[in-house]
Amino acid sequence: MLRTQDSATRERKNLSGLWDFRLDRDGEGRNQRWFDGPLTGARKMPVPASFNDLVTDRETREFFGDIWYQTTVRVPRGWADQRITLQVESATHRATVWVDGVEVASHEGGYLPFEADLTDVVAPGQLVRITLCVNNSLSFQSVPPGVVEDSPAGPRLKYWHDFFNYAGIHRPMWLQSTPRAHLDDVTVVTGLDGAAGTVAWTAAAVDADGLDVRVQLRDEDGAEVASGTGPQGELGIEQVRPWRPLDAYLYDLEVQLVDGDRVVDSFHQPVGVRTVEVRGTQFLINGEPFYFKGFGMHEDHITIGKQHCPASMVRDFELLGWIGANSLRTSHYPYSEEFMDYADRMGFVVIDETPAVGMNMAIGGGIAGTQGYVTFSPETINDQTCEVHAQTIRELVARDKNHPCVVIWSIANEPESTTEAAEAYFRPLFDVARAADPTRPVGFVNVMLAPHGQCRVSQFADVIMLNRYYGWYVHTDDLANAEIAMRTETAGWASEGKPIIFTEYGADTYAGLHQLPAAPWSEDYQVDYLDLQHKIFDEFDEVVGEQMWNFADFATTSGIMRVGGNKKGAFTRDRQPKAAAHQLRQRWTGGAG
Ligand code: GCB
Repeated sequence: MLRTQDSATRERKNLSGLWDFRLDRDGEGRNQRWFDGPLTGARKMPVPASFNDLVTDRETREFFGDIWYQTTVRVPRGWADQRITLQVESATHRATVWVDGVEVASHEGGYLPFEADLTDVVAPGQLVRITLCVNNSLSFQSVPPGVVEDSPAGPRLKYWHDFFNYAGIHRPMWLQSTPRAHLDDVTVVTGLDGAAGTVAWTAAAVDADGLDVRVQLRDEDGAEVASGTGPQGELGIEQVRPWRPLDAYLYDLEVQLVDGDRVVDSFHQPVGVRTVEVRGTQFLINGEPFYFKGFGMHEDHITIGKQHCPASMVRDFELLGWIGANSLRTSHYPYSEEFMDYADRMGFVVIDETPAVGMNMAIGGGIAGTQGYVTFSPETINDQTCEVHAQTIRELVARDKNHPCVVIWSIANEPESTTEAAEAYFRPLFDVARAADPTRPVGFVNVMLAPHGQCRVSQFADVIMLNRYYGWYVHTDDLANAEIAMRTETAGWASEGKPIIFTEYGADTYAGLHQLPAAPWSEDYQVDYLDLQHKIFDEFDEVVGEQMWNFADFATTSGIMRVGGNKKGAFTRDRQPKAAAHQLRQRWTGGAG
């Protein structure tokens, strides 16, 4: 599947707008075939958006189960003899799609795209009804996992990850036309050799017997720099302009399916020529040591939840630039495709993460404790979950493999990793990631509960990624002991001979609260806490990155550890700086690393 685009042979129509919306409180919609006709009893809801924070009643905000969306759209009359598809970029956490009552697609996983072929279901010029049954519940077989528990007052959805279970259609939906003989996949892999660069391509096509593939690489001025033919091959660029962190350069690879001189299909793939390599304890981009400065982030905004919003995205990148960041992690799920495009364009380096978060029954919403479940067992996270997880890794790589910004695949955040069961669960998943993409390092994010010497999964990782909260969750308000513990553990990891990135370190901070001497929750404590972490990072050459937790305050489930959400942001939820943001700016624009 290729993402939608307008090209010389392709057209798309954005389905964003106000859709009909209805919660299926009794779970009867499928049996009653709500997809067969207009959705009765519906209210209006925007697509894309999370529905949760648009409403005022708790029952709707926290609803889990089937959620129905419906709209009508006219298929453009010019699309005769074309292949017509529908692409959903994100329906959280799964969805089934009907067009005029015909089921056309079903997809598991809330943050990756899927497509339905409508060619035999719709006709150009026709008005068609599109119905989605989105389901936002979680189970031990979903990624992320969760469980529906009985309670005297009715079922409750429980999950272990520390962000609110926003749901809905979060990213644009598209109707698309392509030629019937069409390109179906494009992969690029780039290389550098002194001043020269290479772009290896592989193109897959459908219904394309007797057709050829032609590729043309153009620079940012539109001038052709190389061309080739065939479903795969390699282009050379004599004087290449590499894609560099914060100094991006994007070539345009036009891939054409041709019949002699006639262009049957054309797809444009942006290409950043760069290399990524782990060598000893160094992380190299274009052969040069790279030090990650930035954040773990969230797709999280006031009112719209996880909706992809171009304005909010631009504001976030402006702040990343202002503070001197050069990188980010898409904690804890794949972000929107436009976000990834923008990271490419702006030269931000991305650790790209799957939605495998909260696979650790020993921790939830910042609170440690077993909470009655075993993480990996036949009844909880099991082989079936592993299959879903593997599929998610494949889909993530398929979607993001051509983004120069992506330099590491993170296959999970803070799973249980000290047990034999965890080792058995993760071993094959590293193989899945490497088989899907042999060119990028693979890792996972280690939790504090699996310190050096106890973690059984980090052996599989190319890069050690650590979330550490010495001075917050442990040694709270005792930075002297936090310092000793943090240094001791870092020294342990440094002996592994792999690069280390601190993918999380942070302290909840209520914006505007000041205290002297500093105490937890104050802006002053956040600053002192960060100073300590930075001091220790700087002591170890093996530490090649720091991504503070979090870029901004964000919504979580409510609980005694959360005051209106998680407050570890350097910025508030409305994207204004706390004192820590100025401190980070000083460090990162002053040459940290
Ligand atoms: C973590 C998690 C992150 C939480 C954070 C916290 O280790 O990876 O999702 O939000 O801690 O603030 O507790």
